Amino acid sequence: MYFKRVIATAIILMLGIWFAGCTDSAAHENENPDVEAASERITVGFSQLGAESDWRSENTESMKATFTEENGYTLIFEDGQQKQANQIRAIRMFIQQEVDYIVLAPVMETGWETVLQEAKDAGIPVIIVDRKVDVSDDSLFTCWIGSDFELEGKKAAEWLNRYATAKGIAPTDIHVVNIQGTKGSSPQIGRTKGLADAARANGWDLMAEVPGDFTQAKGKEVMESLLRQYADINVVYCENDNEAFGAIEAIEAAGKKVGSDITGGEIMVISFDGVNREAIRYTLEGKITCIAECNPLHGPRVKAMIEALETGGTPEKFSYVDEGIFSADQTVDVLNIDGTDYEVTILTEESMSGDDKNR
Ligand code: GZL
Repeated sequence: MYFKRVIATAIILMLGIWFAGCTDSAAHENENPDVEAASERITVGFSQLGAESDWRSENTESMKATFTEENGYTLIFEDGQQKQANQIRAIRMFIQQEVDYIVLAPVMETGWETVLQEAKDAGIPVIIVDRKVDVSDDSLFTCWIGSDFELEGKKAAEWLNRYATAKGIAPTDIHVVNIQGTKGSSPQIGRTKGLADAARANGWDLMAEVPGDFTQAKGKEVMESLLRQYADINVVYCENDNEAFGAIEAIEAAGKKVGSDITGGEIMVISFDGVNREAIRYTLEGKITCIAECNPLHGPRVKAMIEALETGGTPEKFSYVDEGIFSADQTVDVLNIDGTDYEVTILTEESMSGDDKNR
């Protein structure tokens, strides 16, 4: 009897092993090809800071057009709505999802140490794009790609200096207000410094610096307030085009004229970005006198960094993009800053014939 039980048990055991094998191979035969393909793609978690400006929209579009499934990527996109807490939450979600790379466009420079340490502990490389993070340990991020914002500010300020000199406008007759970007962001810090240093060196009257948060609505609101406070403003330095659009609305609503004829009573508007047709149109019409370019097309640059990392390469820790300066006014054709010449691109109607982005 015992012998029979042993035989029966052995048969049941062999049947069980055979059945498990069948289901396993069936499972493999039925594996969804999409699941398989997805597992071969590189997953990128992108925490974008918001959608506050035309520049940001172009930057988002560049990233989405680059990290496609056709290009071998799965992109998880999170819009932080200009709140750091939302971006931190997104990064923690990416960590839980065990993405291959985290890309962060930080709304401001400070407050990232803890969450970047969590990403480092999880072994997920972090690429910073556009604005910088201020951390004591640079190993908390793999690399950064963006603009030299202080150089952008220096270019805009030097353009004004050369213009005023050429027109015989005394430095003390320059009465400038600064509508700043998001307080504590790299572009606000750099562009504000560029103007403040030039105002001090040239003897300009820098009357006010007020955050405009890079939005058109805030730019208009701040300009309305400044016009109520100061009667002699003749230069408005806007730290992005959307603020400039809002400031121009306010200036014209107050019955004043924007333009480069400062001595004739016009108010000169200087701006940053130049990413689309609207900004170029304003410049051709002389409503914006000068734009220091800020290039948003970082998608391909971030992809090149990831491809280098994938093949064991080491991208530069900090990569700066080359940028120009545009005007429709022909008074200034070249700038010299810290020993380097920067040619001013003089815009014409042909400038509008290109694609939306002026580059
Ligand atoms: C600059 C970018 C700035 C743009 C603004 O690289 O961070 O933020 O100048 C945008 O238009 O809102």
